[in-house]
Amino acid sequence: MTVKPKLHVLLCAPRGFCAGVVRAIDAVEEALRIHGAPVYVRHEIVHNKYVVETLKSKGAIFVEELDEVPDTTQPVIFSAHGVPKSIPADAEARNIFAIDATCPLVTKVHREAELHHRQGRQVLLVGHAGHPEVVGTLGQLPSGSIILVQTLDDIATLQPLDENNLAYVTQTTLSVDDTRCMVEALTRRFPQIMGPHREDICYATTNRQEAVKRIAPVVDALLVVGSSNSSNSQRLKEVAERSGCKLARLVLRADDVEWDLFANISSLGITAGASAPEILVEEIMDAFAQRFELSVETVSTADEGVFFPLPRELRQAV
Ligand code: 0O3
Ligand code: SF4
Repeated sequence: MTVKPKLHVLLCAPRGFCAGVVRAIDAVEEALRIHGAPVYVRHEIVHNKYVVETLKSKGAIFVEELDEVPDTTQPVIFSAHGVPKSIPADAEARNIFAIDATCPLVTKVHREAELHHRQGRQVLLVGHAGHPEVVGTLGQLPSGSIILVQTLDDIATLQPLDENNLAYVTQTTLSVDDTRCMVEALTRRFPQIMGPHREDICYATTNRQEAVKRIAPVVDALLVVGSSNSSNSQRLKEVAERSGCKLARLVLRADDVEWDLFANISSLGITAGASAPEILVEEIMDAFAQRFELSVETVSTADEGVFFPLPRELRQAV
């Protein structure tokens, strides 16, 4: 019998599903339960292929745009990342029964942007071009009203209409450290700029990054369980690398682990993005247990008791 090498696993806590993701997935499941299949979902409800495939098998149909939805009385659900204002308007014009699963913490950013605009401020959005949350936040105001800033260079070269009448909002899933630098640069250049108390990065993003910072310096390698199109999961991998971890990888599930890279490690950190289900963490732990003799320790850096009720349309139906 071959003796397995020992591997000490440090499990980050909190990790995995946040309250906004639980609410969005529950919304699809509840809509299926109440209205039967099919239920249409605009964009991946959260950025995780396993979640999407599981919901497909229960009768959800995923589309990227509303015009892919046929005329139907079945519900159409908007993903957790939020949508531009034009989408619910288009849905209403087509008499579509829309259910908005936008995370309440993303909606909060939408309302902040709207309020600043109404009070006459030009709004800057700190975020990544093309990400659906950024598309949704930009689409809260008339076209061209919000300026997207992605880099320190963007801030240095910005030509606002009135530098004494500016406000900023941010994407919810950014790097806490990068965003702090961006906000510092904004306030240095525009001392009058208004913004949230710190930034709009949510509790889940902050807590998952904190947990990785604690573990990454003391492990040989760190795995982030999550999809490559998941912004918050990508940020966790970056945080691990910047905290001194030489081998950090983002993997969707056990099949994606590059086993050669992990052959000679004796300690491993594991975390999961806000859209990654715990069952995939367990699958990866089981795959490591087949190759190593594991000792597992959970390192907890925060308690999360956050819960968001289902979207209004589903609460009424219940
Ligand atoms: O925004 P991100 O790509 O991280 O989205 P995920 O992976 O679906 O995670 C949920 C976060 C979210 C809906 C936006 O805050
Ligand atoms: Fe909401 Fe934060 Fe989760 Fe995004 S990561 S869905 S903002 S709780």
